[in-house]
Amino acid sequence: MINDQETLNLLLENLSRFVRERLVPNEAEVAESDRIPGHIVDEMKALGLFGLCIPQEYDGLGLSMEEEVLVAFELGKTSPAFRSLIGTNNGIGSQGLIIDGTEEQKRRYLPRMAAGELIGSFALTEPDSGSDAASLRTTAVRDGDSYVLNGTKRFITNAPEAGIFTVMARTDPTIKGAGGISAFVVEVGTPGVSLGKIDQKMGQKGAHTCDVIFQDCRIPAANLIGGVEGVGFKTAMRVLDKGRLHIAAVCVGAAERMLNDALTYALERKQFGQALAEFQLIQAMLADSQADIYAARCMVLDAARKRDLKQDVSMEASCCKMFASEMCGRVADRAVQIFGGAGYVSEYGIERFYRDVRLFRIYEGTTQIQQLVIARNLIRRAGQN
Ligand code: COS
Repeated sequence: MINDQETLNLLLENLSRFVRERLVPNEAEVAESDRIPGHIVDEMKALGLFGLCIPQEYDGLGLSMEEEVLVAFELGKTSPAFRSLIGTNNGIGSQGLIIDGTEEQKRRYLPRMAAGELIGSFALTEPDSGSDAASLRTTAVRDGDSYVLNGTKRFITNAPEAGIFTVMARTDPTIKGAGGISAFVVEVGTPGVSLGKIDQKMGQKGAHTCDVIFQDCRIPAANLIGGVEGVGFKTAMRVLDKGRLHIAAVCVGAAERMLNDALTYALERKQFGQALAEFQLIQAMLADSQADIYAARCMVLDAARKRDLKQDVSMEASCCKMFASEMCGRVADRAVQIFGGAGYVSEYGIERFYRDVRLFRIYEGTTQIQQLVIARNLIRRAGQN
């Protein structure tokens, strides 16, 4: 659903120019320094990128899902680290509040997140609970007007930058699975919250993850998202449904960028007296990549439109995340192959993308978890017929 075509066109135009002229030229420096320069962050704020998906009544741009994926296609065309910085405020770091938060919770946090003054982060994964998210062990024990949190969260995106965390913790230890889990907002600076050292990742330098440790961390009971215990796992799953669609769109953008780079190289580089692009075996790789990208783009747009129509797109989001992230990996592999020796050397940039996009098949649910979600939905739907 496009709310306002003219405004959207303007946003996409500005964004496309920003990506081309400001982000792409800074990719190598960000990878080397493992840091996004402050002036780029300021420009992102000025463009409203931190509040793309935060409703207008809380000072965001209030994009629909279809508009959001169109924006993500553009943002995907540069190093994923840039998208990652604004990603949590628009996605997993704010959506728990947007979907299930109370009015007071929304008013307290969302406007500052939309402005980029406050970074939100999503704390679900733990050292012993990754794909099996419902087995998480962090506890939140009610004590008068407070909850006291204990536990460790792992690989938390933007934790070093975060001002607030959406934390999934077990409020009912007698329920081992999903039903015992509640979601909370925890502000950084609360006594008992500390961070581990920044993880040294394979790629996506400039985007940071680390452990978040809660040790007798006392938070107001009012920070229970939505004010209801026992529904935190469902909140997390709803947040991930949307996040998976967004990541799928980013994968489409990244694949388009890599194909474009590979095509440009194949047109310039000559071997055996002609451009690489003239060789049919190279053409096959270009063609397979283009068909892959086209398929993923159509899927993502279709699922986004269905979500805008308030349909349950849990299965479709998983289809998109699985297909688009695997597709992106295939395109990255072919791009390196087309670049040949240059594809393995850092100055050409394509090996960096190859490493960066590897994460798409893992975070916000591995390909195997998406398969599980898709199959379970199929089986459930068959049972309903
Ligand atoms: N929306 C709303 N509710 C949902 C839901 C969704 N998309 N998916 C599941 N639920 C509900 C179920 O309906 C069920 O509720 P009831 O008990 O009332 O029926 C409850 O949540 C538990 O669901 P389920 O039984 O399917 O839970 P499982 O423990 O089997 O786990 C998977 C489900 C594996 C799909 C889930 O743990 C998962 O997505 N894991 C990956 C986590 C992940 O993506 N981590 C990435 C890091 S966070 S960036």
